[in-house]
Amino acid sequence: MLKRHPANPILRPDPLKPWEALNVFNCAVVQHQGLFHMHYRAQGVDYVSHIGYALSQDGVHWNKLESPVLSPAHDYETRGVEDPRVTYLIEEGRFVMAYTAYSPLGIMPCLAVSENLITWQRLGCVLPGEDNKDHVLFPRKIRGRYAMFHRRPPSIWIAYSDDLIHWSDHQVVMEPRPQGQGWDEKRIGGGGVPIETPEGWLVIYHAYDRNHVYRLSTALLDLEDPTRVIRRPEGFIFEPTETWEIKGDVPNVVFSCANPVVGDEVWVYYGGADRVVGLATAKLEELLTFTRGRAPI
Ligand code: BMA
Repeated sequence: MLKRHPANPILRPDPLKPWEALNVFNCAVVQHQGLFHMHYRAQGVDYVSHIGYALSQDGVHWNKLESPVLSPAHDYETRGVEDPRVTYLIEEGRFVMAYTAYSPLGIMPCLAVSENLITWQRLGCVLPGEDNKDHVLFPRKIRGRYAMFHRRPPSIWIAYSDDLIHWSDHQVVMEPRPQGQGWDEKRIGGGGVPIETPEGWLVIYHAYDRNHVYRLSTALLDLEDPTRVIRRPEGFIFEPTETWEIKGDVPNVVFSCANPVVGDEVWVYYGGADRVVGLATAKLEELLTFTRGRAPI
């Protein structure tokens, strides 16, 4: 369903930079004022994650900044800042980055805000007292409140907030399906920013199975109550097949944190085997047709 770009992998580690010498992978991508802006997870040989920034005119060829835009700076981040997902809040003219902080204190979902995509102001970790990740902010308020996916293992959850700091009204959105084909039987988590369509929120999510193979698929959620799953096809749309998706730091992983809509296409940026960044695309209409399907939810 998704077509790999011929230039893949489109971002690779740089052995000359200690902070991104080993792996560059899960990334956010937003289109803004005619340019593509990427925030990517980078690991040096110490395995500590930083968030790097790259800029592109075409979304395929990237210019990296020399230094990370976000690096561990607090006790809850000592082992890294990971898996950025950036949402543009159009009404506010600012960007919100959801990232995971990793330390001996746990795995914590954090938020930071920016007006220029380079300097980020931390809002802190927003779900204290629990290991949680895979969070991403919706691009607009729902019923007057900010909405955010997060992941209480093994499922995708949603929570709401008035100020981006205090989150409440937690509800399950989708759970793994042990009785299905097995591809999403273990854990599932959100991908990039949900795409608003007249039929509902189109979401691309990841899952892994008993063999720890990560795959991607889609679902359609109600616009005003995203816990109402309108469609969730049984099958997946993307799985590791290329050498650099099968062999890397963690084998058999395609993991996406970005699915911007570019013209009439959805561009899915994904980490390949936790080592490089790949790009695969599909027409939005094709993804909707697949998602509508006839499969039961
Ligand atoms: C998840 C996250 C991702 C990673 C994936 C596969 O738990 O840590 O960053 O890509 O595992 O290793």
